[in-house]
Amino acid sequence: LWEILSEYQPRTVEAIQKQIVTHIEYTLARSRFTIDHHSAYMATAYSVRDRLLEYFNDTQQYFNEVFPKRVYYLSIEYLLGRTLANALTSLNISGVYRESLRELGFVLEDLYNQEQDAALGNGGLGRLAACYLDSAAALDLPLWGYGLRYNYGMFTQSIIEEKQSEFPDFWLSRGFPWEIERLDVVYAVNMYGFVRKATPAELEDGYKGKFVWEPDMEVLAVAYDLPIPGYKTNTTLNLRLWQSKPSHDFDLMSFNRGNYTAAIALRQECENITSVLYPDDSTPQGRELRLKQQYFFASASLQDIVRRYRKSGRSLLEFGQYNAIQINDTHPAVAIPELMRILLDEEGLPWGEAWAVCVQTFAYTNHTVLPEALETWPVPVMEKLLPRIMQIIFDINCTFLSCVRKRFPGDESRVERVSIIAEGHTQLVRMAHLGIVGSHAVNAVARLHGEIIQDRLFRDFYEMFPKRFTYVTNGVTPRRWLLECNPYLSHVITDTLGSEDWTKDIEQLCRLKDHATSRKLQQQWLMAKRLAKERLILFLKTTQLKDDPNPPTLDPNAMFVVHIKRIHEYKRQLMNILQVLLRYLRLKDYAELVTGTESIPHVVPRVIIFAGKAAPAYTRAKEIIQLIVSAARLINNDPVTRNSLVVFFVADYNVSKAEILIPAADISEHISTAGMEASGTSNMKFALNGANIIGTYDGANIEIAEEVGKEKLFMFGANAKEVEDVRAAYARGEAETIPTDLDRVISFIESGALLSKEERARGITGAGAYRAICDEMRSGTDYWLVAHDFQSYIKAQAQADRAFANPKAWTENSINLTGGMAHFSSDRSVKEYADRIWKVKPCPVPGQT
Ligand code: 26V
Repeated sequence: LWEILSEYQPRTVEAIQKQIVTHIEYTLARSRFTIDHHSAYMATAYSVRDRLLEYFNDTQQYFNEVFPKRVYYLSIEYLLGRTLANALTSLNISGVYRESLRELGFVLEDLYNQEQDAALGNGGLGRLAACYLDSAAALDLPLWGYGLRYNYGMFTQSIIEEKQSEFPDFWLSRGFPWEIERLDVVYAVNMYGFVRKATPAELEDGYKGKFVWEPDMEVLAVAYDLPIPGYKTNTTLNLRLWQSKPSHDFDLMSFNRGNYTAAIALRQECENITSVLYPDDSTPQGRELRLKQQYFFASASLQDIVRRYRKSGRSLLEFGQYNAIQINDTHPAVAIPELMRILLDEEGLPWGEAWAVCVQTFAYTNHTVLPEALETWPVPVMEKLLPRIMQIIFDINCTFLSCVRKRFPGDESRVERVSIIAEGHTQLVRMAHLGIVGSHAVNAVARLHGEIIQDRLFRDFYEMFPKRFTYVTNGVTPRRWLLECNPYLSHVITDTLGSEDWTKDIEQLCRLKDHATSRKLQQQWLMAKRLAKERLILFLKTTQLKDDPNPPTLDPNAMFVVHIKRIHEYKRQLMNILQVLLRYLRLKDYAELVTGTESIPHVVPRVIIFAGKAAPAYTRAKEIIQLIVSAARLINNDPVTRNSLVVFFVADYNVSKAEILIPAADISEHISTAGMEASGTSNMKFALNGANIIGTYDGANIEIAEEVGKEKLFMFGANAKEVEDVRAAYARGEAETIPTDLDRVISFIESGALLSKEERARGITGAGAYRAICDEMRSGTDYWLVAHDFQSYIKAQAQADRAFANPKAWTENSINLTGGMAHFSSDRSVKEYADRIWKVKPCPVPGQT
């Protein structure tokens, strides 16, 4: 049998071609004579999947034999992007596949572009989860990810009449070849109904718990497994995504019997649970469907984990010695009372022992300090949907608060502050408090963020459990974010270091610094950057500029400045576009002095690129997008400046667009109001690709600056402490006067300069859609300190202009940035979690790689 299987693992070009063609005929039922690009992609993907599955099966079997302590990463989001290139790289077979496809008449890179992104996440948090899976696999850790299989991922963004419009992302429409549907791995999840005491008869009958949850609704969770290949190792991990579906038993329940229409409607309600990813990462609106998603996810995952453990025959009292569960933000925190429910009601453990197991098992990562993003659920909503879970949360809180009272007698205001339940007109469940109380470790995602949660956000908890708190600075996978997305620079690095070992042993990158002054390396480095820019220019010409009758010329020698991330006030895309408008006005001034020339001399030409999505209900963020788009229209159409300044808003930002944009950047913007960005991860991706950073003293920027030397970056603005002081002054009524440069830009907008033809035709004058933005800038107290930081930002931009004018020094610096990024590999982050929080060791699968 094994021989048959090894036959099925083709190594030669011919054998691979045979397998691809077989999939065309027998999996896709297509004629081999009419293969289009998409079916060629699908057949190739199936053939790669076949190979992944063998590693996958071996890995899972090996884990079951060895039974190491395992980790489960619970995340409601995974921003995976595309899979084909990643799988080929991991298996180290891109070359032989490229060759096989070439002979079949296809270019491998063209097939990559056939794949839709899997965008099951909003932004940083979801992409981090994807990077961590990649690293855990590369490090041979016995880890599984759990998530949800949304039918609609992150919405598609279009710019219509200069505004964002959202469209559904039905990412499965052309099939998703990478998953394994497990119709036999199914769990029932209860909802609604009521809780009653178990009767003596039931207890005699073998019921273990004291309480019985009589649900009104039962939803099934079906598993879909996604193999996660480890780079150059046998380990292939699993990402298990749950999809909801109605249960048949439920149709036959008494209240449905005979009511066909009602029964169908209820089935629909079940399917809805995993239908759509919530697209707002700033303001959780206590929607019941979102809570359903969270509990459905937590319950299915916990049932699966407990069942796997029980199969080993070990005692549940040792559960925490064999299982670590990481909660990615509070979204899966309801897993804590769910494990309690299983241990109490289904397994019959006493409260104290069940609680000890929970705390030993769980660890919680906080990803945001924005008060409006901290999740709470109204008690009445939770009581109705999850009566038994609500009861358990009250019991957890009761036990916890009695500890607090014992330690701080008479300090009732402290009790109120730390309570899991916020009192008020409607009581609220504070999910972060539940996460802290129910975990043995609570971590921030960068050092400054760690200080902020200890000193401010969770100060009372830190006083009670100082050892619980820690931070693990985020990281990104160097495979996707350098090796795959930037083949040009990767070649240069491998060539310089003499081997490809840096892709797995990231510390090797440091050796680049020894060569930073080499002329040869500098030239190769510049050439690689140029190629990446050419690739981006081609992308822009075939997308954005396709129908533009008068497109701006894009010069690869220009400085490419990239600002890509979710649109939020705290990320201050507004400050950037205002700075761009100032630059434009100054160019016009200058052009008046030197009239008659085609381009303006002594000016570093810039191509400035923005991209990012705004939550559909976040009005201000949408206004900022509109401001960027209308400013770009004005600037790109001005014949005086268009050779010196070009501005784009790239629509529908996603992982695969990031893979084109990041390698092409000379500079990237990470300019959040200090203290607000927990870490940021694209800052690491850019620097890894040799792009410089214009940034504030926020999140991981601080640690990046420390690692490479802060004089190598363009750091500016108020630090976190100063931001607090400035806000305090504002609160005392001490408004600031608007800086002259900013005043000029705002007056320009207020003059109606950005109004579109249509708006003018409709008689709109003045600031138009930007009225509120202009007023806020003039207030002298804007919460995000755009006005306060404006002057120092302009200075940092000018420094960047001067530095870019010296290509030799610039390139040397760029090499040193890449060489300084070893610390920001997600391999390092995941190792820290494994050693310090999960206490798990690698479990490498034996065999030939
Ligand atoms: C909140 C909500 C609220 C309800 C609806 C859906 C939803 C989705 C996500 C969130 C929380 C977003 C938190 C987040 O993404 N934080 C980012 O995490 C990155 C990884 O740690 C970090 O680099 C960024 O600085 C941080 O903003």
